[in-house]
Amino acid sequence: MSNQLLRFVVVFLVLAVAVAVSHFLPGLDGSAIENGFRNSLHVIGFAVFAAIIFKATPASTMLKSIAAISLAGIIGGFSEYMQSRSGRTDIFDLYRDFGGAIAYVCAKVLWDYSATPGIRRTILRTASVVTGSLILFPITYWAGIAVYYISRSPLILDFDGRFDSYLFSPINSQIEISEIGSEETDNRGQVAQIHLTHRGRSGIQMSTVVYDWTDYSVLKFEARVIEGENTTVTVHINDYEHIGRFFDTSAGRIFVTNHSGLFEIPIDAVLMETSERNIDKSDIRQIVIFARDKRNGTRMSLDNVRLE
Ligand SMILES: [Ca+2]
Repeated sequence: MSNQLLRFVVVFLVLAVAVAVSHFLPGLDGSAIENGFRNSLHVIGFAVFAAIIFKATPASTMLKSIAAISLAGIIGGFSEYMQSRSGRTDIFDLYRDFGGAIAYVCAKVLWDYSATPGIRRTILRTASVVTGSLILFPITYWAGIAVYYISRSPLILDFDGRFDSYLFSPINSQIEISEIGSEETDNRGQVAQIHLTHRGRSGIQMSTVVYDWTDYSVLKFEARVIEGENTTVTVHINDYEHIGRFFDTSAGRIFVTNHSGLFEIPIDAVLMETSERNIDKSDIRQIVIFARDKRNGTRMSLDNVRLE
């Protein structure tokens, strides 16, 4: 085996192991924004993978390109196959892997062919930069959203933000974001209207962007029943480890009526009641508000969820 080929094989094996290991790192799946980051890392990771294979392949540009893209596809496909065995696969990851590799190869080839000065060079280099920047576009997008929500902290959600839909989802309910009725128009913007259903645990789940709550003692929000019967509601606070697992507390229980307004949930008291679960106050990822009573047709409004 020639030295060049040996180097290629070693580089390939190291990269294959790196890709496999990166799939077992702690998950970025707490919120839609985290998922966006994770997906963006696929694009970047496979662009880097393609770059290294491209450089290590001992042959023509054509062969380098084919090797970079096809090996990225093989490794990406294989890692998705391994994940599918544990039921966690996402076929779109394969597209992201291919996308990153193809964007890198296109940008590189366009740049390499732009040696001759003149208009041709300008066009090719512009195309190269545009193609290359596609690799960083997704992570820039998600980082921008994260920075936006960090800058609004300690406000968590007021349902007026542009990207709020990434941060909440219905659980056994329907959620509509709308202006509240005309009798309430004191310029409060939009609220979430949660249509509760007859199923148990009907409500809303919200994801946080700022995880460290150690400086805060109260979770505040405005809630009111705007149609149907008053209802008892429980508020759940979960860290990363407990996302999707719910434990009722008396400190997190409130009664929402058509006259209600501001609620204050004592964070430490809720966490104290769940002490055997050891919820980490510096890593809070999820807030869930459930109706305790099964209510069909009750609509509850929710707004200005924040910490204090
Ligand atoms: Ca609002």
